[in-house]
Amino acid sequence: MGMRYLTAGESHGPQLTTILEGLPAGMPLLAEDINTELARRQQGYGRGRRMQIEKDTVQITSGVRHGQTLGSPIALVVENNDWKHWTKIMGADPLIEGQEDEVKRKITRPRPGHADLNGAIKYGHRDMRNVLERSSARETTVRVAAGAVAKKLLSLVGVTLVSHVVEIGGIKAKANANLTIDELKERTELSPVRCADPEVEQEMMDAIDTAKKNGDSIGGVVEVIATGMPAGVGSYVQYDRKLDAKLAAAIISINAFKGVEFGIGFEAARKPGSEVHDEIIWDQENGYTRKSNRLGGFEGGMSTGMPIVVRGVMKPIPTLYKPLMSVDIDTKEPFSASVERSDSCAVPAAAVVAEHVVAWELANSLIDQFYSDRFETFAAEIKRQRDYAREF
Ligand code: EPS
Repeated sequence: MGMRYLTAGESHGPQLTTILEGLPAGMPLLAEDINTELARRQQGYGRGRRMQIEKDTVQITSGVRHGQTLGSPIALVVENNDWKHWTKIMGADPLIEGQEDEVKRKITRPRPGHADLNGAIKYGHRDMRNVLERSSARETTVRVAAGAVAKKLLSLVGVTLVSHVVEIGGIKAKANANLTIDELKERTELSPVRCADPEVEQEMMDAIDTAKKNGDSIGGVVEVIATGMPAGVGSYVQYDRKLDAKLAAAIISINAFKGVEFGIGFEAARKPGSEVHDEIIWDQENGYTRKSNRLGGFEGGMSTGMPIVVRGVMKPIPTLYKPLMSVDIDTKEPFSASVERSDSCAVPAAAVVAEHVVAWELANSLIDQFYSDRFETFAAEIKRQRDYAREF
């Protein structure tokens, strides 16, 4: 049946919650495994003041005992420190008559590009705070928490992930095909913009500064690489079993993501087949591999065993300190869109989010294909698949 998870929580509500189901029992898991990833998501040049208020840490409230998963649902909670400033505005209790005025921060001027207007129309909210609180990218905190559990599972079966920023505001990092995964990881973790190319790092930060100064925002492109996936995970037999399609949906589901590509991606449209497909080779040690990896680790909706390379495009954040024009839904008059505290660029953080949503899909695909209620036998089954594929 695979794994599933749900998230709950508003940006300025008391907490964010996620419940994960379908993980085998007996997998080692520590709060620290999750906290390390939450801290990575909070970093990145271009963030606003909110990140100074929060210090995201997880409480594991179900499904783990003495450092091991139990096979039961895993519940993870991250408290919002900012909640203490919002208890009246965001509280669950009904308003006391006469105190309605205390409901400050009502929003009636939707931001172009945000969920505000469509969400308000859909759910009938005259106060668009009811939309933005949930559509806020604050929710990615618990998506990272869920992904961190998946990443732990993957690390225990030999799958490694790295994410990095390849473009911000039109400034592109040079390709770093000659870096090993470990070198890429090391450089990225040291970079304030999570970019492995030190030559463009400063330019990216300058672009963020300029956007901020101008009351504007900028987007970019992030890349996730996953090595060690066995070949033949996913399937070609049905549209909804294609693993690359699941990854694409996961990437697009991240707030503000508008595009996705694998390997050479859109370049494939401009090249002949001989320069797109990857020639197949075999040797005793590695089994079947490819001479190149232009298809980014997928053929026919299945993993090839080559590194999975997936990129996502993040549009600039729609909250602009120099807002675009909009309409006040109370008066129908033209007005500047509402201004909320926000980040001028969240692309570095989004790289970490992308890494974790990819981790979830990859872990889920392995669970789907090699499921056992016990982690030990699940891991042994994956090893057996690798040995089988090598000799096939
Ligand atoms: C966000 C707006 C900002 C960001 C937030 C995403 O929050 P606030 O309105 O509290 O300043 O900081 O990101 C996070 C809180 C986070 O944890 O990433 C938005 O509107 O999407």
